[in-house]
Amino acid sequence: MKIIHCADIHLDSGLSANFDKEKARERKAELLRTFIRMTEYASECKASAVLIAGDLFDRDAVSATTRNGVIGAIESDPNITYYYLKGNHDRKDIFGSLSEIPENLKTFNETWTSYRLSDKIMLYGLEFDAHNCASAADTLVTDPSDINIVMLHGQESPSASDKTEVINIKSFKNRNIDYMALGHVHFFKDAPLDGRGRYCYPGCLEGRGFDESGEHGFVVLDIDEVSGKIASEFISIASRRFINVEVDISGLNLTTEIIKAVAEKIDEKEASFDDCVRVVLTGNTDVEAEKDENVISKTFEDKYCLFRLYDESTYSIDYESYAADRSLKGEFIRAVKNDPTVPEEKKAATIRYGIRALLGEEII
Ligand SMILES: [Mn+2]
Repeated sequence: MKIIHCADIHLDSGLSANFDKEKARERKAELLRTFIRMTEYASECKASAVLIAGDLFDRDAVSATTRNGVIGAIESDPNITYYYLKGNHDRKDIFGSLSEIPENLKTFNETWTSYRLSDKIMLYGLEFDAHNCASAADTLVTDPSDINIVMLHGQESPSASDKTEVINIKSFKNRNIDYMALGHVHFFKDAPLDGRGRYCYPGCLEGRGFDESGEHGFVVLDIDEVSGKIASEFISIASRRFINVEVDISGLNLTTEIIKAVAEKIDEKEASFDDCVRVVLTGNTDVEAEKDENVISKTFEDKYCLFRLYDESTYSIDYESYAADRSLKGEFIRAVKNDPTVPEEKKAATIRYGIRALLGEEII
């Protein structure tokens, strides 16, 4: 039996952090389109079930287009049953308000709910609330002779910035679980649970920012019901990638040289026109380096869906070489060097801006 495991689609996400209004709207449509492409993939590979392990929707307010798009995709193939477990972003029962829920859409609640997928395969799911999380493993009852899949939505370990429930993975050891179909972590992770089973986060279907870089997609499980063996494969489906590139510009003192170095680093990542690229310049250049961030940005802006340039490089200055310089520039450099009110680490940058101002160049 083939089963698809996905999570964290975040449909109707605002996406305003990286995109302007028009691009955010476009990207929003892409998220829905990618979900629908995944359902088409499920039909093509003749999957029997699709597990959606939470955060199908990004927020309680779901547009009619999104809701209808999801329902249409689910109803388009009655041979596939969709099992949808709500996450911390979609606590509201979006489908519950409908007069008719698709027959092939199954849901969960705050107590363990189980579905028999075949003679051998059982699916269990629990939606977390304030009370059921800590005791979740203890309240799960499984049959060791079944192939047991468990769906949950939560983080793997507590973090200061995320108050979402924590799945105590250890507590699920030795409970006859073959596969934990999890959601919430936005990157793919497949790890052993105990001698018998494993747990997996498929990650989100599409990255939404540079903190969600790399490949994104879903997992296809192929379960041999005789041997109980579960083969799994990660399928990359995202229509765009977010790519982070770090370029050390030490020793490069011309804008053209820096552009060449940036282009080479982007090429290494095989970025295409569809991708979003974020470049961070690092290293150390001479205080008088001819480096124009605006020209660098403009060179790449039209080549990618989104281009961001961050200059975190520092400047070095050889004070000796200016010691005998009697020009205004030399005077200025010596004044900054000897000014106790300018912190030592800021002197080189201060001198650079001063020199550029003296040269009448644009200062960003
Ligand atoms: Mn979540």
